[in-house]
Amino acid sequence: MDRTTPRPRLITIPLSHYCEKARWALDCAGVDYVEERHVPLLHRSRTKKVGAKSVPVLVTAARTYADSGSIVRYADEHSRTSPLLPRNASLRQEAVELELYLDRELGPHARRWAYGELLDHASLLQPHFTSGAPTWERLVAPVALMIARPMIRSGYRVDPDSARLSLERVRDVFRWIDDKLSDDRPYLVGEGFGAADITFASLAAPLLLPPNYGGSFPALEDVPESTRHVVHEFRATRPGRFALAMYQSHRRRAPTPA
Ligand SMILES: N[C@@H](CCC(=O)N[C@@H](CS)C(=O)NCC(=O)O)C(=O)O
Repeated sequence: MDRTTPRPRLITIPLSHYCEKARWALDCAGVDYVEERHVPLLHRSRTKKVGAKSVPVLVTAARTYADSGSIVRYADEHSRTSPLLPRNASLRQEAVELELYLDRELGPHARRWAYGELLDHASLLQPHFTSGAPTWERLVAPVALMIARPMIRSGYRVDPDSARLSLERVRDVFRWIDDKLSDDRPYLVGEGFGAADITFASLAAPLLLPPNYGGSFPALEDVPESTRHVVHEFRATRPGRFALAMYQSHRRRAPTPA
């Protein structure tokens, strides 16, 4: 990339695990990008400007990538390190299918369970909703979040019953991943670390609260006892240990944007 080409911009909200998936893929591929973090709700004016709605969004000189899957593919194509997707066609297909399954079955249910546990703890979540956002957004965050909280609750259908059902769905996913890992494979697909591992570890992060999460999460010791109990349960499973090991050995912590 020459000096006149602007660096790709990754638009995020700090808590989001889909944003973490995209950020981790870009970091892992050694892509030179700049992250723009926004307070939930206030992100909408930024995503709307580039024709998108949800985050993550990657804006490059050539085009806009409006979901985590297409950003992972961008990272793979522009990788300055090893590829994120296997070059072997059938392994590549397996990795893509696993990613789609986790996007559908793990991401939304892990999020709903976590919001069910923590959304009412406004002062606990506020720093993680605002970390790295522009100063003016942090100043108006208390009001923005007062409006955003009921929108999150209704948009993601967060209530005690659905949160309980989502927890069961997540346990099913963990059982499925456990079965895959039962042959002691080092990575979910193929011989090397890649997109499938990034997708599983980042979308499982709300259940595991990994210490070196690239976005912003409360620490394990700060969440309520009942939440901590479930996190301990997931951390102790084979998939939980696997995801934490991926964080430990493959996640260089991205610097929080100024
Ligand atoms: N399938 C999308 C899901 C992204 C998504 O659900 N993003 C949430 C944050 S975790 C979001 O932007 N919510 C706010 C909104 O939709 O405006 C992807 O993979 O990028």
